[in-house]
Amino acid sequence: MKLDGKDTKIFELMRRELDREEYSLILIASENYVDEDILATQGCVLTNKYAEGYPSRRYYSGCAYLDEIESIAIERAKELFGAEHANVQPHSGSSANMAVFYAVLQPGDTVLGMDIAHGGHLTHGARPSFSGKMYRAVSYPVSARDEMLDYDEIRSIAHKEKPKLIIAGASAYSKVIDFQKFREIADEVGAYFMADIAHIAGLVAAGLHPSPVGHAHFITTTTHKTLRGPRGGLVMCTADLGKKIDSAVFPGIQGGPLMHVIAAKAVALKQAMTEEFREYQRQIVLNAQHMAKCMSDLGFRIVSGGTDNHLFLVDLTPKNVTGNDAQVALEASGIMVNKNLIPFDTRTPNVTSGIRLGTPAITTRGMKEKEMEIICEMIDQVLRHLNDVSFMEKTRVKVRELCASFPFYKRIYDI
Ligand code: DSN
Repeated sequence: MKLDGKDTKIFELMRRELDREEYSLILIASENYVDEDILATQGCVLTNKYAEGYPSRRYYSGCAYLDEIESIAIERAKELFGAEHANVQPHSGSSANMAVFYAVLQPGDTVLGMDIAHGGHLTHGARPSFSGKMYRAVSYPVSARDEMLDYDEIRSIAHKEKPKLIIAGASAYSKVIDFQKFREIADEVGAYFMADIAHIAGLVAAGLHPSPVGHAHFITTTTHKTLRGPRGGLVMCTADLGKKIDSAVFPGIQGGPLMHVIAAKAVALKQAMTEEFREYQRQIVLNAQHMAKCMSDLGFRIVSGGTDNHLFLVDLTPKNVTGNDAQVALEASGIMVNKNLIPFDTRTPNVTSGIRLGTPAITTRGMKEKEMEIICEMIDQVLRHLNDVSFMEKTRVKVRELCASFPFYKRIYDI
């Protein structure tokens, strides 16, 4: 594929980013590498076209092909997840969540979501977001005992606060989420139940995490994390709520859909129906579990005691290192992680006591358990040499070599 153009400044920066992605170890749990079909779909003429409305109900002429593309994307989303209704237009996971709020809540209504400091997402009621500003947001923590969801505690908070919407789902939670229990709690208090599966969508599609279908009124997700599609959002719901969610997405909170992204979502959803994708998801989990074990063997504390999915949180307290210092030193060494609060953290979100590690991107490159051991060893060593610039540079060279043995974009770009 071609990566040059007249705007030399921007294309040079794109080339550098391509080099960074190819020759770094991406352990950011929400990131992944899309293939050439998804790149090509996103970079095509579909970006030119306005298509406000829905298939066969557009406000513009010339939408015949777009109608077919969007209909295929909708049908594939329904088939992959077993959902009754799907809307593929949300520009992001946040937009998908906002659409659900807009569909069934009034400003000031109570919502109950996971505490962002314990692994929840910004749009599940955190104060700086629309979800915490326009609604009365209350949150549930993880248990201090085992850092896992405590459904009795969630039930008792729900009974006390009487939310109109209960949200399950997380950005930094490594254990299985019991969607059936959430629905039971929602029914007891007369609330809608929304499952945000952005992080685990690929695992759900592959049958490696229980599905919220049949339990949740609304299911939202991004399409670019474990699902490995283009950057975007998707919302599914039961048939009776279809009209409400469609009019919340458009014209409620969005205008024209991004048809090039919707086409790429359709391509990704088809890929996710293959045995190859299911095998990929299985390896993501094996890699995450092996990595968590290696980190634990190296003396790090793993939050919640381990992982059932694609990510885990590492408590750096036993090593006397902050999440921020770790992130900076690891980035200088070519290893990309993000600092992350751990439950009951005593440090601020800018400093943190932990880092979050995820395996979707390195698994896409073909790395397996043996490479997880090498990576954990490198992380441990870098954190032992926090202020040693030459050690980080030496690690950077080793990281480049490891990445060169598992090429990804090299087969399509000249790098
Ligand atoms: N910001 C994403 C993450 O990194 O988990 C969630 O939207």
